[in-house]
Amino acid sequence: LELLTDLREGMKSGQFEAYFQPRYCTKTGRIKVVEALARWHHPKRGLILPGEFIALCEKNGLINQLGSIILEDTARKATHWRRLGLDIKASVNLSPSQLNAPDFSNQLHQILKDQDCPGSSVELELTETLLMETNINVHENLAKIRSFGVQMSIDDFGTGYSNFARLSEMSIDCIKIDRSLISRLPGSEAIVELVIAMCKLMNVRIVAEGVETAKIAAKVKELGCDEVQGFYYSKPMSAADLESVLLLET
Ligand code: G
Ligand code: G
Ligand code: NA
Ligand code: MN
Repeated sequence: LELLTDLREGMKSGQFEAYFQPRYCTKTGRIKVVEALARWHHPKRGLILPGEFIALCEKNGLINQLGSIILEDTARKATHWRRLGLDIKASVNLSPSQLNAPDFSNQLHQILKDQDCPGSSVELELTETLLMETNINVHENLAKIRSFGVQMSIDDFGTGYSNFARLSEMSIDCIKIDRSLISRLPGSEAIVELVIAMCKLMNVRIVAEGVETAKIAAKVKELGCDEVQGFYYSKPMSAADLESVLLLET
């Protein structure tokens, strides 16, 4: 309960920001996309991870507000990188409740405009359950967002109702194979191969997430994943640390 009071206060006083975890292209080894992950700089407790506050936000009607803070911070940082001449996209996690809000796409449009951030610099990570969503607000939002040039990926793919037909109907650009499947390689090879084959047929890019070992890194490359992400390559880091990494790459 105390944490909830702090959460409300922290959102008002700018204690939240995005950290970033790189996604690497398997062909070139270069960073193509960075995933924004919310961080809370608590005045007394220090750095707090999303595991401690995302569910609390969702339960208390605060997730849309937090989502806007992270989107705005990410768009601002993406613009900074673009001005440095760095060619990367920033990917932001969305909660289903954000897409259920009728005015979400307008808010996003305003944020991108205010931050001078082209839609093509941003990707949104949606949950697999959204593939089954029937709410008209969600579909209207997604259509508008797509018209801004923002790409969309499905996060944690393979854990819920994996529906390949809906992937193409909803013009999804990319899927991220859930780390529970990736960490079980080579045991989960059959299902991972099937997911990759279906995605290639539909022209959907494939990210392997949660890559933690050299062995798994080699395996997902061999299987044909387009991008890799995980502790083996890089942990989430501050925008300043990411900038040093990106500038060393160029
Ligand atoms: O960083 P960590 O492993 O603690 O993240 C835990 C979960 O929190 C992940 O599922 C991640 O997608 C989610 N998450 C992180 N940042 C955000 C955010 O800005 N918005 C939403 N909705 N979820 C986030
Ligand atoms: O649900 P989502 O995929 O958004 O979760 C992202 C979270 O996964 C991030 O908070 C990040 O810290 C965590 N993560 C990233 N790479 C790895 C990894 O290789 N192993 C594990 N266990 N977690 C990871
Ligand atoms: Na994610
Ligand atoms: Mn995921």
